[in-house]
Amino acid sequence: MNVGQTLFCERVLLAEGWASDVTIGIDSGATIVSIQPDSTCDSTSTRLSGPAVPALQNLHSHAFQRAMAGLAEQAGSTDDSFWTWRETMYRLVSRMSPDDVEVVTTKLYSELLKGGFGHVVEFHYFHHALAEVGRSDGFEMSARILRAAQTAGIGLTHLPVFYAHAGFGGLDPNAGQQPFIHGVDSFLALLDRLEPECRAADVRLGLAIHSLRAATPDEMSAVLSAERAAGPIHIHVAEQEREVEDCLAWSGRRPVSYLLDEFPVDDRWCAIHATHMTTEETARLARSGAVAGLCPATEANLGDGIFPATDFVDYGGRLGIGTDSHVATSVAEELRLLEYGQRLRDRRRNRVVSGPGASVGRTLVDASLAGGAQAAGLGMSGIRVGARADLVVLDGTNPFIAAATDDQILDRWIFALGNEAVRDVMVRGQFVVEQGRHRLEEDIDRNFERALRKLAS
Ligand code: NGQ
Ligand code: ZN
Repeated sequence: MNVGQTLFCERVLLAEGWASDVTIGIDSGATIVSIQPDSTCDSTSTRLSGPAVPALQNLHSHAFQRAMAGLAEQAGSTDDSFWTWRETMYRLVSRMSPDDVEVVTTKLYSELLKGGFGHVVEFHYFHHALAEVGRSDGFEMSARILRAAQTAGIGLTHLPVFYAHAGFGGLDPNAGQQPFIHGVDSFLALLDRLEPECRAADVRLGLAIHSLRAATPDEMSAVLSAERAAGPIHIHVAEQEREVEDCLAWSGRRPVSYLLDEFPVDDRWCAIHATHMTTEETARLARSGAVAGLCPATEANLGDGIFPATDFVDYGGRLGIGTDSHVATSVAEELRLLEYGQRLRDRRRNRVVSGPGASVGRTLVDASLAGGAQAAGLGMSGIRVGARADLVVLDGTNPFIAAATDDQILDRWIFALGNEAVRDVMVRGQFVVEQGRHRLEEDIDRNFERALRKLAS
């Protein structure tokens, strides 16, 4: 066996549960090849400084939006909404070059690592800089995303997004949407061109349909039947009440019902948000095997509503978390808000739990690891033989962590500490974050500040 390195963890959350004094062997290809509990730390092993937990997958990102996080919090009118926020976002898009997208994405991905994510699914629809509309095939922007992930050192699932219309019924795109647009043929050509690039870069390739608003049923069928990659398929659905109303007016059906009736939704699929569902839709989506991609901080920021997580989990539904518009960039913040939304709605405590005595943090971490791996097209997740060596070392010098045992460690991280508990992050067997700092933090920040100043001017 080709063992590239070994780690020694006094306490670690393995796929089968907490274990002590574990030696983890990682081969030169960054796969975990051995796990030995109750071992001793020999001189060749790297001793981790605190409890180790699996890095999570972020299943929904629009990386470029990190540039405007915190800048859409000023009232335009008393009627500000998701739709007015979107106009602000379109103005940002109109100003960004491929260089800006790469710099902002690199910064974001370094922040996601520091927040406890080891992998990100990029729902990528900003295909053309405004100046290139009509000339670009979209490859350049995708290549910039791949390069940003490489620089930051995060795992990537790349989902080029099919986006063709402004609303149900094939409405023409508006001016702000021009940078997103593809026809079916140009979209499939982009996927073909990206396939070898992604394979060479160890990037999973899938695809997304922006929403039922942005593609006609015929276009969706054409894209889905021609596509050969067999990777994940993601779609935004039923995020805003207006989308539900518009879908009813157009088809007589609600968006989630329409999607499940008309398309072969199964475990390749991830329904992003799925906020507004009837009980019947909730049960049907759960039974489909698709993952619900929840982005609680963005959903709160945009005033979307509260996902029916307790019902969905009761029906056996699978879920994962994403950071979407990146008003937050942390595992802890997303999981905490997911649980708190349910508490605020129900006026009760400890909502997303597997049963009496279960820890909320543990339930949420287990669920989002399984759902995240599925939605990212990764074969497996968690710290186990055969999985990629992606892990988070929590700060063993923090007294809250030092004095906690087992699942309390997760609950302290998620509910009491947040990112300050994240010390080191390993992706593919390499530490990309050490003592809370990214390995390229200074360069990344310098470039990012310059880009922000340029975008603001
Ligand atoms: C997006 N974002 O595509 O970035 C959307 C807004 C839309 C979120 N839904 C635009 N959070 O859905 O039309
Ligand atoms: Zn989104």
